[in-house]
Amino acid sequence: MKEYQTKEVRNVVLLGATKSGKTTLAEAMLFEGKVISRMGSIEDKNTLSDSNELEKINQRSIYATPLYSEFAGSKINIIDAPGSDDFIGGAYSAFRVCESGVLVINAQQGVEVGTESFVRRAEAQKLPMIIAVNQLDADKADWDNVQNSMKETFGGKIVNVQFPNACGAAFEGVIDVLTMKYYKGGEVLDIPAEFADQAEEYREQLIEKAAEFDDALMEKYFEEGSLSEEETHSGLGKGIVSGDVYPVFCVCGKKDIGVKRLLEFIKDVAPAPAVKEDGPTSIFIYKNDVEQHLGEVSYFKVMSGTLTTGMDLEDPVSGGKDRFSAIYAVAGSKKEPVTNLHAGDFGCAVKLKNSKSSTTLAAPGSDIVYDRIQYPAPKYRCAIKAKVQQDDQKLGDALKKIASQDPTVVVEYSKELRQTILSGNGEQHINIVKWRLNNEFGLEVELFAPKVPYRETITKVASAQYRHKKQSGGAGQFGEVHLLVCPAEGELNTKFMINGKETQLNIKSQDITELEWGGKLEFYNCVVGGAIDLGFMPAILKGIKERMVEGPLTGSYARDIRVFVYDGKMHPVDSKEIAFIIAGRNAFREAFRNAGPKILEPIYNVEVMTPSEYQGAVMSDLQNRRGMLGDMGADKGFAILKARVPLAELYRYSTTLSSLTAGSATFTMEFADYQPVPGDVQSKLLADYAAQEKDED
Ligand SMILES: Nc1nc2c(ncn2[C@@H]2O[C@H](COP(=O)(O)OP(=O)(O)OP(=O)(O)O)[C@@H](O)[C@H]2O)c(=O)[nH]1
Ligand SMILES: [Mg+2]
Repeated sequence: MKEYQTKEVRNVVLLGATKSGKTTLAEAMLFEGKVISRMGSIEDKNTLSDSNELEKINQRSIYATPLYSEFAGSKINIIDAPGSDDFIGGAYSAFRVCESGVLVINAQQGVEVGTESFVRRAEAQKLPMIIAVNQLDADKADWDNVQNSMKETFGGKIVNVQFPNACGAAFEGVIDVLTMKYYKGGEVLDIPAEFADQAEEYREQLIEKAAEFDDALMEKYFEEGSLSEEETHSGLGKGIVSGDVYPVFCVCGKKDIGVKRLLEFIKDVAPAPAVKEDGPTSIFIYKNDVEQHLGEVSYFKVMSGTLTTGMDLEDPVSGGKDRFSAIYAVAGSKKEPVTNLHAGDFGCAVKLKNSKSSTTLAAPGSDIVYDRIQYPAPKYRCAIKAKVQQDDQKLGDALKKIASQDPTVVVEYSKELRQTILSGNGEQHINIVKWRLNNEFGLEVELFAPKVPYRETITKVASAQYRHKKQSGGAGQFGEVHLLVCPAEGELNTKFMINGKETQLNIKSQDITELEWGGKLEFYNCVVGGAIDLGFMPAILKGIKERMVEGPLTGSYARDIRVFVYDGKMHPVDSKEIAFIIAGRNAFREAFRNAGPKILEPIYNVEVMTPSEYQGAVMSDLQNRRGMLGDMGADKGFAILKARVPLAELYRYSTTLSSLTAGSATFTMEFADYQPVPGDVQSKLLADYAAQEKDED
């Protein structure tokens, strides 16, 4: 393989809705670059990109696969990202290392929710994009419909570089108004007369657009009414890099039509890596995998300098060292050994010690550390356990391994819920984890609905007193605590009715705790006349905190409570710490139960984007989940629904949403706050807890 310099490298990610044909297009790009000698297909399960066992079984991409194509002296690195929201992590890794994206649009569908959601994500990352309208050979391909939906979604950013000779079975070539040629089969022809008018019209629009981004070009365009191909490239390139232009290309990945010309445009106009070619070597690992016969493989981008075989690099964070005894250029499962990789280029190495994704490795002594990749928050959570308890440890280790390869799999043991919580991007994503646990680790597991992290609080003022007295044999125990509780909200009020008498409390000392599970506990010592020694206050507070950990209603954490200890009694000999812990705990429990206690539940902000035809179904489903509908909007032909929904009602939401909308909607969810549960839910939770307590007796 030729050694590629930085300026000869292009890094692009293929993005787009599921089944738009990204993997098939990638296969054609590799075929055009002679990386493969014949094209595989999804149906035959022999594409270079979807070569993982799971991808073959599911006939779809699950992992983002790095590939490359060699084209006219350039190396075009391509990351084929999965279209499904369940496997969105791969696209985020690619955003970090690619300078531009190819947005694949299925000509049979036009812009889909999946397309639009990728555009939003890519725009948020300021990723320049080229559009490839694909599957123009399909019976239902409809160029006009694609044009309309693109205009609706992207507005003036769209500029057609090409149009197809026809749609459906008759599609055999593309008319390119940048080169003013007709690309048909392997031939480059003059534009046939029948397309001349259409070509002129598109060309006019293209040149006008290209002139927009450069004053000198604009001037020339006004004076001469046209621009050269080179000038158009340069103007267009500026618009693409600034994210103001999405040039549109026409392809059919399956029949390899228009693909060569797309590669040529990427080479000529897509941005080259903006990296330092000289200076110390550094690389950034964006993906980590375990592969058959190879073991652990780390995929990286050279961020500066040149990586050469035999080089030693160091993780500036941990100080760990690695020798790169072999480095490879990667096209899926095909790995070609190379000697040098220059800044900007992609490669991989096997069995590194510092192998995890998001790791920086740099020349020893360097202090460069690249930011970790940020992934979107998971939106599907479930509890997981091994079918047989002896496997618990093994399950923990296996999950850790899977999570290190797929950073969108999040595993945590919740002390509060006493469950291992597995989170991911959707049910399919979680099922893949389950499949791997079964097939790769030999583990049988159970997935089930996780418990909800409820909280408890109070709504009223109440007071209580408790005397702890124990006289058995030797030394006795004695402590008596009188306290008052009220919600920790609003201004601090110290005047209360206590035993039918208006009483002004005087605060002697206080202790405000921000609770680790959210909310706070305010503790005020207002004891007068030395009824309780100051030295016993920490014991009383300790007793109260113990009860806050296991709330008096259902054993959930309690929060947002003010406690005033205003009186009590001591015994000169028998009063000791333990007595006040117990008295404090029980007085608090009693007061809490009389203070209008409430169970709180976590509420999430949910935002759904769906084609408007499903809006009604999505809304009524959200309402059935006790969702409070908020703002409703429309964006580029899709409905956007916002709702506040209790977490308790969100288990498997992604699955339901998908079946309600034929898989065409996407959503995000994010923790908002805690709110009281409705009365009927509270009664049920209290009854459940009582039953459970009985079981445990
Ligand atoms: N007619 C036609 N079918 C195509 C074309 N490209 C892909 N397909 C078919 O569309 C289906 C999906 O193709 P893929 O290449 O897997 O699509 P993808 O975008 O990679 O899908 P995900 O990996 O799930 O996101 C397969 O059945 C392909 O054979 C095309 O150009 N024309
Ligand atoms: Mg794919």
